[in-house]
Amino acid sequence: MKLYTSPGACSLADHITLEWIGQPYEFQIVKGADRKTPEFLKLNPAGAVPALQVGDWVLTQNTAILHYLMDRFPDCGLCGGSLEQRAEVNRWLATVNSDVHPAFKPLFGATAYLEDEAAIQKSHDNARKQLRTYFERVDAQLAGKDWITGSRSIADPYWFVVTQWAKKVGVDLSGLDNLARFDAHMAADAGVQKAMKDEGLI
Ligand SMILES: N[C@@H](CCC(=O)N[C@@H](CS)C(=O)NCC(=O)O)C(=O)O
Repeated sequence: MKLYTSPGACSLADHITLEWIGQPYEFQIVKGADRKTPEFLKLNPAGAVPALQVGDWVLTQNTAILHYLMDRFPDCGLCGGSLEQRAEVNRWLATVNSDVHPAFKPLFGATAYLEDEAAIQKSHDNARKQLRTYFERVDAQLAGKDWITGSRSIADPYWFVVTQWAKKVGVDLSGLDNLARFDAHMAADAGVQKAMKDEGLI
């Protein structure tokens, strides 16, 4: 298995998950314009990370990759036991992939085409406000828990990654003490540290 990842991008979630699984894998860093080369576009026509190569087969889309890893290694301890626990993992994974991740887009330049500094700033302020509501929700979910769904799952690394983004782009996370606790224990985790080191982040 080979993971294509960009430093600190959403693909860091897959990188951490691979570390937690503990099976052999390789990774390749692809940054910025490298994601648009003909070679990489053959792997992922969307020109985006993550991509996971397994022999001749390449899987894209973060949640598909995370589910593939979870299903391929059922003893990895990231699956959740019951049908309901698995559904909870899906709920929090869907929220982070479908709602939270796209909500960062204005802050990552998606509204630059407006070419109007005031309008662009407004889109940034609005994104920060919207993002705060998502982080408030996960903070409430984390009350009394170390992991988002109560036990370690594929949802945790993805939420960790977007929390790093939130800190970087100035989303107000003040008072979200459960989230701060989650962020601190994830940051101290050996698998998280290994993946972050490999991506040159620490
Ligand atoms: N829907 C895709 C989104 C992937 C995505 O947005 N990846 C970003 C990094 S976090 C990327 O590579 N962006 C480069 C680009 O789209 O040009 C998924 O869930 O895998």
